[in-house]
Amino acid sequence: MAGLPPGLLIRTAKLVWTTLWQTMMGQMAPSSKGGDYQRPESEFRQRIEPEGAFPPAANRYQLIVGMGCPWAHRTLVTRSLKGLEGAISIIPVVPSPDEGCWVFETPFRDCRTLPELYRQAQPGYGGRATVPVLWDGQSAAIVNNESADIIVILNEAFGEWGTRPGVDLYPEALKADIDQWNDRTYQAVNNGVYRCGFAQTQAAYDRAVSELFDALDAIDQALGQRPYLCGDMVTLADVRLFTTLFRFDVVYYSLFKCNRRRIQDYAHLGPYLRRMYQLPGVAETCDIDAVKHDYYGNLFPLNPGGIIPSGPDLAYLKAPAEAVSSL
Ligand SMILES: N[C@@H](CCC(=O)N[C@@H](CS)C(=O)NCC(=O)O)C(=O)O
Repeated sequence: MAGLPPGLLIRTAKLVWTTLWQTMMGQMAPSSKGGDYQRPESEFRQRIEPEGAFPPAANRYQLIVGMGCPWAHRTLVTRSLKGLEGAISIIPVVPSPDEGCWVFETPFRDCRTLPELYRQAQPGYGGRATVPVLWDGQSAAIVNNESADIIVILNEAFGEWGTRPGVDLYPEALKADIDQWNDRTYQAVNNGVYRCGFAQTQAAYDRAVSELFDALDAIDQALGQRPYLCGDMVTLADVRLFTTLFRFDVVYYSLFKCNRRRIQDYAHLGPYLRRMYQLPGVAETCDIDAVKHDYYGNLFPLNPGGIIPSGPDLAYLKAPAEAVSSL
């Protein structure tokens, strides 16, 4: 049987695949006209406050998290650094590659998937069903689904139940400095790696990758002067940077094309990543296999074959770090 002429076959396959790719990318990663990734805003933004609808309490609130997700990881690191494991439990979800959503490991409140729980909590909800979720087990409500808020809540609202009551990750005196770092790292680094990976045009990718590595160079320089972003103490600015850096050499470098340089090759970012990783309780929040599986196994348009790479070797994270003050 005569095959199709190779040129026609290639052109047809390209047309079909590109059309499908653009459709899937459009659903997975909404973008501007110029192809720049635009992350949707989180919709549940309530706080935990003494006189509010959600008062502080132990064993009332839970965190719904997926171990691969950097935004959920922020909440796990904060929970560990504060020693809140006994007061706030975890409800794990895993990604379903075929359904494109998070599913519960065991059904939760009769829900198999996270979108079902979002709709149960708010009938008619049409937004993304993202992790992390700060869940109120008492009123069966989503308190908050924005990691930037949740880590502030965890730092402030559960003081009396933390086993490390001295740890304040957002102290009054450093708030302005922390906020400034957060603004810089969110756009260029935390979301910047996604802007590289989800870019739908060369120009959008070029913009994102330059901003990303300019920011990493600046952060590397700053970390030459002090052990943590705001000085001698770990703050929420470090927590937010850490969860992106932890995934960088493993998935963003290759899958998201952030490959000008690896974190472990920077003079100060590499040791900083190791220092953060070795803080009490932090390594336990890091699941490298989940990270690899979640990204390579589930972002179909970026890795259609679903093959999970074997490297890189992250042994350096466990190597003895230089002694600096920790918490
Ligand atoms: N701004 C949110 C973003 C959270 C987010 O995008 N989570 C991703 C996982 S890494 C998610 O759950 N995506 C599911 C979806 O978009 O349907 C936060 O920081 O909490």
